[in-house]
Amino acid sequence: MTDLSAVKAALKAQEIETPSWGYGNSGTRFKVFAQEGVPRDPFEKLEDAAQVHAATGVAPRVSLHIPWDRVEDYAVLAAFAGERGLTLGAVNSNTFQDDDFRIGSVCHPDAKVRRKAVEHLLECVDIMDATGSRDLKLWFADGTNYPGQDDITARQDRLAEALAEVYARLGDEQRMILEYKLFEPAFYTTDVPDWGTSYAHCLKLGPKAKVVVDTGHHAPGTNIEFIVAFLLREGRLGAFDFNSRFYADDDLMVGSADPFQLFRILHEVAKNDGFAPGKQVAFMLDQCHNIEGKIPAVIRSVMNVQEATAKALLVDLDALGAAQQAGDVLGANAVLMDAYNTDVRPLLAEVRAEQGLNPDPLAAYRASGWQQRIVAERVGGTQAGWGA
Ligand code: RM4
Ligand code: MN
Repeated sequence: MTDLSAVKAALKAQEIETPSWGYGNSGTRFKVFAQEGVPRDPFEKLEDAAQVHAATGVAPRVSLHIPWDRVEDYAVLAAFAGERGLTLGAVNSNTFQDDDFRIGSVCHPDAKVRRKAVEHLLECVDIMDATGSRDLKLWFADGTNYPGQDDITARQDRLAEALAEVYARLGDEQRMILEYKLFEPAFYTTDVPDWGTSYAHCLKLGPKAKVVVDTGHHAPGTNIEFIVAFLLREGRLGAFDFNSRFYADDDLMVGSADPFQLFRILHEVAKNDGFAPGKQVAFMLDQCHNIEGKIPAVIRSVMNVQEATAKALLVDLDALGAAQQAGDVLGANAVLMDAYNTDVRPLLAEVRAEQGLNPDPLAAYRASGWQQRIVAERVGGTQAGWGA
């Protein structure tokens, strides 16, 4: 039997980090549709993130993206967040939008370009010092498009050298979290294409380097929960970038395409104690809301993670272990499916009510009047976004 009060306590303690870029305009390479009321600067993004936290109670941190969230004084930004009950989370570097990075950043054949990329990463650590952020999140668009274009091994050497320099700059409480992605924008080789490459570099760097699993960055059919279990066992799972995909890196709302996969992933987290604060696994969203309302979409995403978490926490691990030990294939599978098929919405409504929240976060947001306010007030200026 699962201890319901422990499940509730775990749900109340959960923290989901939302991405600053999720509040801005985004789109595909075909079109970016602007929406009314969208933030014009990082401060307004934090105001929106505060609405998500107010409605859900479990979204107290916001990831930044540099240079998209560049401000004059990062301590001021951190204080602004603090006044709204938020803290600043991972600092995401950007080595994919500068013209100099056409054929690579830290893996570029030209040492001058590599220097520029490393300087940017070091600047991100300076920003972390000012914001109090723990994590430097690295995703490299580096790779090649054509066979023979560059030396695969030399690119790994350049990558290792850059990572080592940045790693050496980290403070005692800071971490480097290294994200992998199968392909895109590079279409032939990618320099950090999979968890194994990220893990191998992290092992060489040291204990402050961990792997980021972005759920949208795998080949179709990849067993992501296996990767999660493996990395947790090795103490190298640093963070999740949650989102959903139907085809490639679609960045749709987490839990929308395949809620069962999200449950299986979070079951491995629960089973391997990954929700314990001491494990320092960051649960982040990395999504873009191209056609739907942004703040409600982030709220819905947070709720989807909560629902999958609740189901994962409801798995009767004693019964599961007993069935596994007995070689009871169908029995073990049934224990898992019983938890997955539980409607956890009443449980989460109860948890929210106990926290003094509206049991329905989306209704709470609608009732807050925030959307009407930002549509009326955020007029003029330049909206934040990719502007593709
Ligand atoms: C990348 C990657 C990073 C995110 C950017 C916006 O595809 O997933 O995590 O920072 O997108
Ligand atoms: Mn990501």
